[in-house]
Amino acid sequence: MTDMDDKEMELRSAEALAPKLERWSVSAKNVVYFVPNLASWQNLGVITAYPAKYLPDQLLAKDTKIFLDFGETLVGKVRLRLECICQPDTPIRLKTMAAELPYEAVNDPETYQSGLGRGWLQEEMLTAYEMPMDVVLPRRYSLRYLAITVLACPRSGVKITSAEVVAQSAAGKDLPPPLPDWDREMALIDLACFRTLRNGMQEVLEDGPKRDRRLWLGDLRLQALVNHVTFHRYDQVERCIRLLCACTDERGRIPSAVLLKPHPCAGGFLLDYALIFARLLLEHCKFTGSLALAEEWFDLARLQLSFFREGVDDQRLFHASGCPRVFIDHCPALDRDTPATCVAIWSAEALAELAQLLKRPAKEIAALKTEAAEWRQALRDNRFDSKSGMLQSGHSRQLSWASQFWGILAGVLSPEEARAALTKWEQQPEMAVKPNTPYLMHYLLEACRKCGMEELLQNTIRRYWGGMILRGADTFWEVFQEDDDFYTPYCDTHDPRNNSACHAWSGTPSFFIRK
Ligand code: RAM
Repeated sequence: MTDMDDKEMELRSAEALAPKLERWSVSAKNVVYFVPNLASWQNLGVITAYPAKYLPDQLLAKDTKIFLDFGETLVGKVRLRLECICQPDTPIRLKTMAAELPYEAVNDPETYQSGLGRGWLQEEMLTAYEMPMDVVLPRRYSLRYLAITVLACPRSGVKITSAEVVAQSAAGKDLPPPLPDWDREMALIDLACFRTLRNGMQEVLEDGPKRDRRLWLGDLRLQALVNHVTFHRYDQVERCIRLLCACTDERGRIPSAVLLKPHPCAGGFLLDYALIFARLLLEHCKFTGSLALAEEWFDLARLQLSFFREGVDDQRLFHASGCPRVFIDHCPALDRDTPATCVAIWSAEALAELAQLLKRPAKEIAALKTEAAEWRQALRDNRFDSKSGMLQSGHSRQLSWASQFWGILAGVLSPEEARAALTKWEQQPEMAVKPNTPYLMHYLLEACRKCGMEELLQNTIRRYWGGMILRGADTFWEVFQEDDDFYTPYCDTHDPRNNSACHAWSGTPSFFIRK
């Protein structure tokens, strides 16, 4: 059988696991105003104008703009019923903007300035003539708010007599019941994690249902953790694993992302994501109690280490420059040498554990452990700064929190050193390059759990994820900096409209509070 045949077969297995999407209808709850308010997230407060059930009584004139609030962030199609009091002599034209957050709803798309294409903005223009008419906006959106501007209508105006989102998810509508033992703050955080996962569970587990709407390997591992304590849709995790494996390149590199349509294809390569595949596989096997996928994909998972080895020098130190891209965090200034090495160690340890479960030869298991130990030792000998008790990265000896979090997970820092480093993080976060995304903050939570700092873990969830809730989130955001409402990794113009407000990698606290 050729490699091509194998890939086709794999795609077919993935296809057989394609989910049946459940759909349900949610009517608009309120018509709202957004008002300038420096105390609110992105300076916009939300005020209810009137309940949406009174919408059919309103005749909207040309140039009217209204904002609908659906009460929660949803993913789906938008259906509007338009009516006039008499047969219109002129077409009705509406401009709409579906928005996850108020800032997207309020601002004119003409002013959009970002490194990411304007096509991601959820704006539409629609024209309707025969009244009454049910219109379904053309795309699938991720939204809580819908801005509607009447650009043209008969002199007597137009009514919106019904507005609903036909929401959809492979996980279904219902969110798991709240945890009895937690207070309201934790319950809200837990619920937002569920909603984030539910909304992203579409034909594949998407990173963000607004943007990029695709399967990303690094996000998938985190979704799989939360899935394990919520929806238990292991079939969907398996489908995504199969899609990734079917899209490897000619060298066997697992892609960082898969684009599903029109035909599944690879969306780039990130070394750390490829290394994380081993962990994903190990955890999936443990969660499902079946080694079947590991039997199939162990060799491929192990192969990813060889792409890391290409960047390792005679002293067993890794250099990210000249190698495939390493992600770790959205942070251009971050030196990635040490964190990437730690991901490789953590991956090799997972492979050793998998090899043991699969009853592979002892020599093979020992080789993986030895290699991990050698990389660990090289970091200890060359990058451990005994003065600060922390790991440095690269020739510039950069101190970053990414190096510490990953160094803890890889066991490069001892449990005592780990606790001392995390205490410094609590007390002097400015002393090292800080995380920019909930993705890296997730690995802080894992590091806390690994070295037994449960109090810091809980406080971090309350402060950071609870901070998003305080600022109005009901799903967790792709990027969040507590002191910068307009931070975006995608441009220098501080236009955050294409940050995703429902993002896979941000919804992991449930995994920690439910385990
Ligand atoms: C962004 C997305 C995605 C992530 C990649 C690396 O495009 O936020 O979730 O995995 O970066």
